[in-house]
Amino acid sequence: MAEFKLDAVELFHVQMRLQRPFKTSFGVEHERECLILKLEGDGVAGWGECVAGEFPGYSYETAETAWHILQDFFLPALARYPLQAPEELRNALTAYRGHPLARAGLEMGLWDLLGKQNGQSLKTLLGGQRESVPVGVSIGVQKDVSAMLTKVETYLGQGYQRIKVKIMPGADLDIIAGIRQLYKGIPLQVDANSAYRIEDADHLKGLDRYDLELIEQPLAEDDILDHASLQKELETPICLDESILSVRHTRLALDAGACRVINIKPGRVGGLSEAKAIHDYCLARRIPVWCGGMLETNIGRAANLALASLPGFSLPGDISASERYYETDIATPGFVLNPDSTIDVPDQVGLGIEIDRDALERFSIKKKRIVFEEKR
Ligand code: OSB
Ligand code: MG
Repeated sequence: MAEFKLDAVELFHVQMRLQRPFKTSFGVEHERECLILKLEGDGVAGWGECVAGEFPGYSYETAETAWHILQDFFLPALARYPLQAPEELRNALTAYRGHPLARAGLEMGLWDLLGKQNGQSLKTLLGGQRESVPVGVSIGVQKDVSAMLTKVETYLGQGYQRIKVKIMPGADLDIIAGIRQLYKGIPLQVDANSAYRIEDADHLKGLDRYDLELIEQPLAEDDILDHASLQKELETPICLDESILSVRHTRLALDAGACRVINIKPGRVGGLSEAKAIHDYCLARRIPVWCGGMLETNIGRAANLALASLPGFSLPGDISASERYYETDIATPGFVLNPDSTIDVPDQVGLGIEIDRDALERFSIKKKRIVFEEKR
């Protein structure tokens, strides 16, 4: 494979108004921030999305820290490294610790660039197989049971067949009881984003009677052992999100009995290569995985769809239709929900989307072009 030649990278810090606020146990977002990367090489542009947001709630990274890390460390290191494939980005960055969201945004741009240079879709490059993937919807914390029931009704009406509900202390058992009373059979799961402690085990056991697909990240991200204790007491499978940053974390968590399902997000694990590796590892161990979401623009959503087309993604992803997130997106075409609660996987070259340059300019609150000098 030939060496990637990057001539320049453009960073955009964008801020986009969500169609409706998204509340989790760690905070509420009205506007979503992220970084968009444009990687220019050999007259082609590859695009990546770094899902770090405005505040360090889900991750310690923010759009500002990712900007700093990319501009001052990752991009200069990349400029010096004779990169042959996106998977090698990790080798270019071995000197640096952490900041997976920044890594992943950069790696996504490399995948898009590779696909465009080779005339292949990301799905093909990753080894994806499906033409469409099953999806569900992730509903934020609502102010009471009836507000939640209204949301659930709306999304079921739109055709989403799997519902995920954000929970936190004070907004959990009664909400789930209310949903189950009306919708006995729907696939239902909950996400606590680390809102509980092991002392809440008895309380969380109250969820077992509602036949949930899984409970996502009930405890702190570094509490693998407590998750293992909790899983022993719960019948409902625990699924880890924030705790899993690598294949190694996946192995440790599974060996410890801390979970039975893994949520895979390319951002959290430092990119699509590691995401695929976690998928491969779990497939070999027959552990179900699914693709999580970070309220992505159509850029990141295209990448998630390609990833979720791999054969081991056996549960519906948190990949909703584009219209749910933003009134105007920065890339087209928008993704729509099929009647069978699936979304089609893009099959054009690279990510398979077109950037709307006007929208990108309009939503950018900061931008910078970094020109790469001749290598070595
Ligand atoms: O924990 O899965 C999560 C969004 C932002 C940060 C964390 C999470 C989420 C979601 C949204 O659940 C899923 C989506 O993009 O629709
Ligand atoms: Mg989650």
